[in-house]
Parts: sequence; C-alpha cells; structure tokens
Amino acid sequence: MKILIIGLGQCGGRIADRFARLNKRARSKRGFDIISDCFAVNTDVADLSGLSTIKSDYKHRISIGGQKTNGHGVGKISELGAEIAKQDSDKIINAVRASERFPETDAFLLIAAAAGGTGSGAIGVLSQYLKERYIGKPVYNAIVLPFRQEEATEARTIYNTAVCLKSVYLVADAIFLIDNDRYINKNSTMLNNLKAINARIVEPFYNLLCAGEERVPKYVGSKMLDAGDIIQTLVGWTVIGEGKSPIRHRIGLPFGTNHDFRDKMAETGKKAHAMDQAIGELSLTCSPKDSRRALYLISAPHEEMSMEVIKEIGDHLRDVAPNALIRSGDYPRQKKSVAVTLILSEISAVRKITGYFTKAIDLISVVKARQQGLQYPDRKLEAIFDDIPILLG
Ligand SMILES: Nc1nc2c(ncn2[C@@H]2O[C@H](COP(=O)(O)OP(=O)(O)OP(=O)(O)O)[C@@H](O)[C@H]2O)c(=O)[nH]1
Ligand SMILES: [Mg+2]
Repeated sequence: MKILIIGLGQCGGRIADRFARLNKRARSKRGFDIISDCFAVNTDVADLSGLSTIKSDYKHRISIGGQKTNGHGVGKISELGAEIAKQDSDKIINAVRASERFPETDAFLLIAAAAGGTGSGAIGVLSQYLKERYIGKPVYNAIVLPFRQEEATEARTIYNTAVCLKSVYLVADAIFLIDNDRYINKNSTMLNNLKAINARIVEPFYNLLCAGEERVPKYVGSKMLDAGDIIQTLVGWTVIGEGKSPIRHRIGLPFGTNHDFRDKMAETGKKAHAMDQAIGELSLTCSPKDSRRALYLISAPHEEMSMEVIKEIGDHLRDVAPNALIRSGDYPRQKKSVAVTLILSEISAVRKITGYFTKAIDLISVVKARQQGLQYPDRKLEAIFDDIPILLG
C-alpha cells in the first residue's frame, strides 16, 4: 500500500519526516516505495527547516499563514491554525496535485498533535478539503495525544485536544490514536523522548505497508495483505501496535528443525507471544473487546511461517477481540524474528477520548458561567459531544 503523508505543525512534521525515512528504508532494503510523497506543513518556518528527510523545496515543506504569524507558529491557538489552513489550503492542495506519484496513492495519512495550535486546528480542515476533492480516496489521520503533565500545566491542552478530536472524527475515515504518555521514558531528556516516540510510532507501519507492495514471488505471503484489506479495516477510532519475538535456533540444526516436540511447542508458544506483545504495544491503551474490526500481519522468515504458528496467533486475537471482524495476512520477508503488526479499529469506547470531552465541557461551562456571573452548573454527560465546538468549514 502506498500512502501520501502530510505532517501538520511541529509534531506532525517530525513524524512525517520519520515516515520519509521509513520509505528510504523500504526502497534500499526491499526495493520499492511505500510512501507516494511526503509533505510537512507549518506556520513555523524554523520547524520546517529542522526536518531532515522530507524534500527541502517549498512544495514539500509548506509554510502557511506567513502574514498572520510571521513564521513563528500560532502559539497553541487552534482556531487560528484552522483559519490559516482554510486560507492557505490551495497551497497544500496544489502541492499534492503536482506530486509526481500522486496517481499511485492508495490513501492519505495526515498527522498532527491534538494539543498544539497549527496541526490541531489544520488537520480537520485539510482532511475535509481532501475528502471533498478526492472522493473515494480514504483520508486517515494520526492524532498524537499530549503528555499528562501538559494537561496539568498548559491551560489550552485539554480544550484543543477535545476540539481537534471531535473535528477529525467528523471528517476522517479513520483516526489512529497515539498516546505520547504511553511511550514516555522518565530517565531520558524531552528531545530524546520525542525522537524515540516518533520512531516507535512509525515502526509498525513498515511491514504493514510493505507486505502488499512485494512483487518477488518468494516474498509474497500465502495470504497477502494488500491495500484493500487495510482500507476495509480502518474505520473511526483506531490503534496500532507491533510485537516481536526473536527466533532462537539450536546450533547445528537448520531453520525450523526442532526434533523434540516439547522444544517445538515451546518455540510455537514463544512466536505466538508476539501477538501479546503487539496488544501490549498498542498506540493507546484500550480494550480489544471494544473493537469491531481488526487486522494482523505476521512477518517471519518463510521457513518459520508454520500453520501452527499462524493458527495460534489468530486464535489468540479471536479470544481477546471476540466482537471484531478479523482480517489477516502473512509476509515471509522478516529476518531472525516473528513480528506481529496489529490494528484494532472501529473502537466503540475509548475512555481517554471520552475523558477529554468531559473535561473540555467542564472547562467550557466554567468559562461560560464566569462570563455570565453564574455559578458552575451541573452538566449531564449525554450532552457532551454536542457541546464541543468544531473547526470545520
Ligand atoms: N510524539 C511527539 N509529540 C510531539 C512532538 N513535538 C511536539 N509534540 C507534542 O505535540 C503537542 C504540541 O503540538 P505541536 O505540534 O508542537 O504544535 P503545533 O501544531 O506546531 O502548533 P503551534 O506551535 O501552537 O503553532 C504537545 O502535546 C507535545 O508534547 C514530537 O516530535 N513527537
Ligand atoms: Mg509549532
């Protein structure tokens, strides 16, 4: 599957840059592209210059809102981010249209942080424009949720996050939810944390996008997972994760030859453990029971792809996600490990998201009450979604 990536704001731009790197890896190691083109869009010119892999011409690193922000960002005012995106959308759409490999694109993936201003405001607006313009081409979003400490220290964090989430939910075909807080390493610096998190965010997409692009027969799975399977799986709130189990070979024995049945069982169990790890590595903690669609891809050396391992991994997912329609595939090109890429989609209840809506409603009520000189009103939970504003056209 080939996707066209647009990173918005600082966080989105940096993750898009990682995707550009992922494509370089696919090209050099596997001999094909998985990204049809990659763009970064920002109101902050310095952020655009700080990227390393996205092409450095003005059509790939797109500066917007120059007159309004003087190239210095919107300072977390997501309404301004949305307004600028509306005004400068032509610049972005024209760059996409002029992209040489656009016809090969299976879907768009737009990336932004929910808590900032530029990306948070622009992502819903741009997703809407792309959907209206390219009917039939899926528009996916990846939304990065803030660290918990930002919620406590920066007043706009909760509000921006709730407004962004509601806006993208109304327009994007699916939204990958990525929780910064899930990946944090307390002993590392903030910058190193962000770098490591960005690398972990993009990694699960590698095999997933590569599998369907293989043309060499020995690397094509017995059940090939292609763009159609992925598109059919992605709906609404979505999470992604990858688990890996190293393959241990006994000295003197060729690949996959285990003579003792106990060794074999243990080895099968260990490989199937990659599914457990993928569940543990999901980009946002959620219950697999709440998902209606799921997809997994097993990547392993050809000789390790036994029916037993495939069955065990599939059975395990069926147990934990009994309400999901499950699609699957195998990809015989991994070396020295069994990797499981897992997507859970159409998730009905995401506690963290509901939490943002509830808290944002409380904040809005407090502000409204203050403006009217009233006391803090007691709000009913059902009204939550209606009361969150949106930033669409
Ligand atoms: N994972 C990850 N999160 C980031 C990164 N950079 C910023 N963030 C998070 O993104 C949120 C802030 O969004 P930014 O992308 O910096 O904001 P912006 O879209 O550039 O908007 P303005 O700067 O307000 O114009 C915070 O929650 C940060 O923790 C990054 O490189 N990786
Ligand atoms: Mg910024």
